[in-house]
Amino acid sequence: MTQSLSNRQAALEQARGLLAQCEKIVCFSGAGLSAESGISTFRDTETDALWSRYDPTKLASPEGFAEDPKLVIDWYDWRRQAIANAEPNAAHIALAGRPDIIQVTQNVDDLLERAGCKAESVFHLHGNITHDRCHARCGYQQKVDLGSPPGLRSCPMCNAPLRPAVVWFGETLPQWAWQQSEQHCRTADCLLVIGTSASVYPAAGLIQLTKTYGGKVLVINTQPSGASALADMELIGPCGEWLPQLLS
Ligand code: BJW
Repeated sequence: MTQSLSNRQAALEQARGLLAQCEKIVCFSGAGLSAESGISTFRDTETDALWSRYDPTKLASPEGFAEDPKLVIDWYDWRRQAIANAEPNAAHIALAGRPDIIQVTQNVDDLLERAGCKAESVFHLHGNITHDRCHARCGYQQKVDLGSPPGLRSCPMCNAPLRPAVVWFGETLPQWAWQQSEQHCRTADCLLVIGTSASVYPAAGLIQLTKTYGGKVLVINTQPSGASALADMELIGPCGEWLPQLLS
């Protein structure tokens, strides 16, 4: 779906006007933000998304990990290597150029930070693939080399299996990241919703939260999504094209 050049320019001006009226801008992003870096999305009808090729109940749930831990770890290590070989794209760089914007992301990669966003202004709602943690939650956590991931191994503290420090289906979100994100979305004048299907909860509920507290919602996605119905404005197309123009 594309917009004609004049429609595109008019939409850009309108979106810039909307942002100009806003003091506090928060960005809520999903897998589409990293798509132009070559990282697969999860449920994209336009590409070979992960959940159309792999079963999330086997690969992204505690039950799947209990059934076949090696399969899960090998799959995450394959994704880690893809992230190690990826570079931040124009959308990450445009966001990093605006340190006033708080980053609430569902992404587990570190491309926002590698683009230059300060770690303390990036809230990873679904955890970080850059770290392993103890599955039994004894508290042990370790950074891993994404390019040379360690494979299935045990926790040196309690001998339970180690696993990526990401949030699987049925698991609760990291408390600090969730509380901070709720607070920022409640007080945002504008929520930029970038590259997410807005289909996974409780994260997707943040869009409604901003609306409920009177903030505007500006969506950028290559296609209509679960956020469309809440959007004050929607820019259809790749975020790597829209964001540099919008935020410069
Ligand atoms: C572009 C683009 C370009 C492409 N430019 N755009 C309420 C109702 C119903 C269900 C639930 C509910 N509350 C909870 C649930 C259950 C469940 C859930 O939401 N299920 C739904 C799928 C129905 N939620 C959970 O289980 C969550 N936990 C929880 O609720 O805990 C409480 C609890 C605990 C115990 C008992 C009961 C309750 C946890 C959710 C964890 C999600 N984990 C994953 C995997 C992370 C690790 C990993 O990476 O492997 O997180 S799943 C996957 O989906 C990943 C993502 O962060 C998440 C969201 O996906 P995202 O980012 O939106 O990506 P896509 O692919 O869906 O969309 C990409 C978009 O980009 C598309 O729209 C494209 O068009 C667009 N795009 N290129 C701009 N260049």
